[in-house]
Amino acid sequence: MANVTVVGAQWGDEGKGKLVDWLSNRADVVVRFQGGHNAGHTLVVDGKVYKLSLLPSGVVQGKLSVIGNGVVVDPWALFDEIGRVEALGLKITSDLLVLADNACLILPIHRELDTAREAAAGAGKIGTTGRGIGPAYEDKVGRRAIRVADLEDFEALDAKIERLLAHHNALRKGLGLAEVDTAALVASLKEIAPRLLAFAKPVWYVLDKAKSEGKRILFEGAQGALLDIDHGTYPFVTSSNTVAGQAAAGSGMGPRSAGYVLGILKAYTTRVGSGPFPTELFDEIGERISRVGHEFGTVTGRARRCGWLDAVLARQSIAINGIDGVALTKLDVLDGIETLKICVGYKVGDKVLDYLPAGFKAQAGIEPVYEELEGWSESTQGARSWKDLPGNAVKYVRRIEELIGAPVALLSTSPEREDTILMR
Ligand code: 2SA
Ligand code: MG
Repeated sequence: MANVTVVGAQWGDEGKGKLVDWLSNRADVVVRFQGGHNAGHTLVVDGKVYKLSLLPSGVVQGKLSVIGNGVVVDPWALFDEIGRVEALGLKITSDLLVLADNACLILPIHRELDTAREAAAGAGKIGTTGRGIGPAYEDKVGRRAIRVADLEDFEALDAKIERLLAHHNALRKGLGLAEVDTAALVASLKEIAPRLLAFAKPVWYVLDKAKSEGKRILFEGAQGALLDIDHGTYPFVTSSNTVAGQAAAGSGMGPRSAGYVLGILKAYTTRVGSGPFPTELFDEIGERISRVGHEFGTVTGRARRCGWLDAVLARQSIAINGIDGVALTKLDVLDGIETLKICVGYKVGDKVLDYLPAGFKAQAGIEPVYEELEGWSESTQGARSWKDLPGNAVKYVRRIEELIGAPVALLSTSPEREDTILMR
């Protein structure tokens, strides 16, 4: 089995972009299977910085890049991004990029609803990326979304839009938003249709063919397991399934196609937006991690909340994703911290739990139980072999493996592709 599925094992921003780039060297096809342009994958290749949101990372290496049916697609954002990467010298042709003809679209009305709701929610807001992701998935599940293939049939499109807008106008009224200008929306969709349709194909068919030709497929997850609509810290989650199981459903392949599941785990924890975060730090160590780790959103620039590594959550993530091995990232950010802590249990009332309780109240009341480890003063940045690491860094990694019940297969020691240590 040469396929690999890469997923975030925490709340996103674990450094998936770099690992996906590293692995896409060895793959023939790269597939996105969930989320949309709320993702932000940074790839540093030959000194050039590519910031991808919707495009699969395979475009940088010229590998067949597939946007699967599980993704929600904002056509305007897609072409903006294509324009940005083409300005860096890439050429995005329909031989390189394939878009699922049954993927649902994100329209301007989704973005407007997303931001209006967040503004109205005040302190209770989710902290979304404001890209319209949630509202677009709502329409998908509500069976009123516009899909890529709908743009082939302008005659039927008008009625579909009308049905969709009947729903949206009612919602907008409640939020004080003006009625949608139907004619303008239809006109802009018809205008962009030919460009979008140029990339549209039945993705399951393309992937089935790739499979029969023995091609190696890399599934590129976005966000992380704790943002999963089912398994995450609901309602402070994104609106898609982010776990590895979605690789199959979100692209139209069978469950065995996921192959080796690589979970990306940051050596500490971060999250953006609201919601529970048991190991969050509010002291100078948290500030230091934020500063040294450059913990700001790739796309939105939002500051990330920072905290200690949470082995309880990591272990849970290993289970719900079926993670075979972990790529541990950003270990160097911990260089020079005297004493490190890892969360090994949750005190909730008079009980100590080894998993995250589903109830929001219980989640909010968690008191982390910590184990302390001695830090290291040497720099681990850019280390390219196991023996370059200080003894205490090795101990930290080994202890993580024991606590989470999965091997650390790769260690990433800088954003550069070459600074990756193969552990096994
Ligand atoms: P949404 O917009 O509906 O998906 O937001 C819902 C929650 O999911 C979180 N979320 C993310 N958290 C971290 N990184 C994300 N992606 C980008 C990145 C975005 C960025 O990788 O850098 O530039 O910040 C991402 N996408 C969604 C979000 O914070 C909400 O908690
Ligand atoms: Mg990110």
